[in-house]
Amino acid sequence: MKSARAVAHTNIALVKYWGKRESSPADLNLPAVGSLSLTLDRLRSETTVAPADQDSFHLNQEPASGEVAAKVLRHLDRVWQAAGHAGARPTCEVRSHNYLPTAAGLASSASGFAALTLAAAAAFEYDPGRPALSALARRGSGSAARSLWGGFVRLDRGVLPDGSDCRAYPLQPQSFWDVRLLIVHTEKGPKAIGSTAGMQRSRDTSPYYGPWVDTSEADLAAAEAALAARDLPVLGDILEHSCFKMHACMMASRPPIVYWRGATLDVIHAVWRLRAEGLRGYVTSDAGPHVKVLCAEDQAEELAVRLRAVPGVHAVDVVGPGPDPTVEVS
Ligand code: 2P0
Repeated sequence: MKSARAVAHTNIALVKYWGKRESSPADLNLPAVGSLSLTLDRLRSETTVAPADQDSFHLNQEPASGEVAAKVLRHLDRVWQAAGHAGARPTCEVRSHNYLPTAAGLASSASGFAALTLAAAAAFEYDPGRPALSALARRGSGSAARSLWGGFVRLDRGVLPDGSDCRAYPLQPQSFWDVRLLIVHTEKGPKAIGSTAGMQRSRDTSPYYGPWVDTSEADLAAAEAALAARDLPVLGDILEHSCFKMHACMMASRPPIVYWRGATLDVIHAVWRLRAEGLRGYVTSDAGPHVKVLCAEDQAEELAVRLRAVPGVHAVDVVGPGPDPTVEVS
């Protein structure tokens, strides 16, 4: 094997993924719905996979153990198996560094598993092309499948039981549309529940889960058309609808899944008030209390200043569309 280093950027879903379909084996990690995302500039994971005497995983220069390290090593096994090499996987040293906002609250699993998949595949001299690597990254984390490209990306739900058609593909490159995403960090409380367990609870108990799944394809088609037309108000309307529908589905689970805090709602209302004043921002939010706001480049700074003044807001990062991942082999 070789040594390889990959850099992949994180992404935020504009049309959301929430829920998994049954699969065998379960670790195929097949989403129940497709999703559409924007890959972000600057916010990234850099991961090196190199031969070593024993397996190890360092995250941000600290040795990691337990389930965190086990998930990474299981993913190396998947990549090795996919590569079809004879014999046991060589032992590896994995080092990963996340460049994500210091206030945290932004999941590293998307950029992390994308970078790990690319670095491991290159280290194992396996090059099936990015679409197949996207399907492999999905098995580490659903959102990671989308971080195999920069710009705007779609992950299809797929229909095949082996998940081979459940992979992402680029819709528009980084240079297509100079939008901004504001990441508005609000007060954090204890995390309601992890995404994987939360999705399962919603599927098993939320009366809104069926309608959520049934209506997502229409949102994807409409969002893709609005994106192609660079129509911010129409795309904004769809991304808010997808976000609120997902959170309604979560909240109607038993027990309820509520990721939002008071400040989350205060920011959402502030964005809507500012929109009435002509600052066109559109909100989305994931499995946490922070709010992300999509807006035009020429209104981003003013919106950021106004949102920093909302009580409960700790920081606002302004981020643009991000690039494709890169891989270096040595
Ligand atoms: C998304 N989220 O589309 C949605 C919106 C959270 C809310 O993808 O179980 O870490 O590893 O496949 O990808 C977060 O879930 O979940 C996520 P798994 P993942 O971005």
